Amino acid sequence: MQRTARPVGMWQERPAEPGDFFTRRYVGRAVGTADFDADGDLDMCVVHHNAPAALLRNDSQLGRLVKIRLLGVQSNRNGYNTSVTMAWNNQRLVQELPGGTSYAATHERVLCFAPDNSNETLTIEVRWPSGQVQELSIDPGVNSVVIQEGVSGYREF
Ligand SMILES: [Ca+2]
Repeated sequence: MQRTARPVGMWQERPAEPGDFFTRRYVGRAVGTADFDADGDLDMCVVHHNAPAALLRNDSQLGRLVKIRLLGVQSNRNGYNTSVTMAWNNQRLVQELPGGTSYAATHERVLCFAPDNSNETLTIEVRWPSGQVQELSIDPGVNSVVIQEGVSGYREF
């Protein structure tokens, strides 16, 4: 059974559809996540010992996907350990950008959110490691943004 992060306090059961990769045995060495196919969700690359690497494409149907890239100024430049809260229609999602998350690999430095309703303006609160807090809104139809510490608003990428 696979679980999907939903608004705070809620988990949604998903049917197990692991795909062919998960029916074989490998000795894994490193895992990195990134949006390799640029569709807004995180995919995964797994490097194996004595076997070719595998690129696992995420084909989840999650509706609107919003990627947030952080650019620290007073805090670290990569935005590690920054907390982002996304709110809309009385729902909230919270994520923190972790650093050093895999052995011998690194992940794309983005936070991927899947708010339910694609027609809403999203309210964003960013809590930087420096202690600075920024609030902004992301317009409907906008799906990939860079938020820079100390700069109001966002720019799309
Ligand atoms: Ca993807």
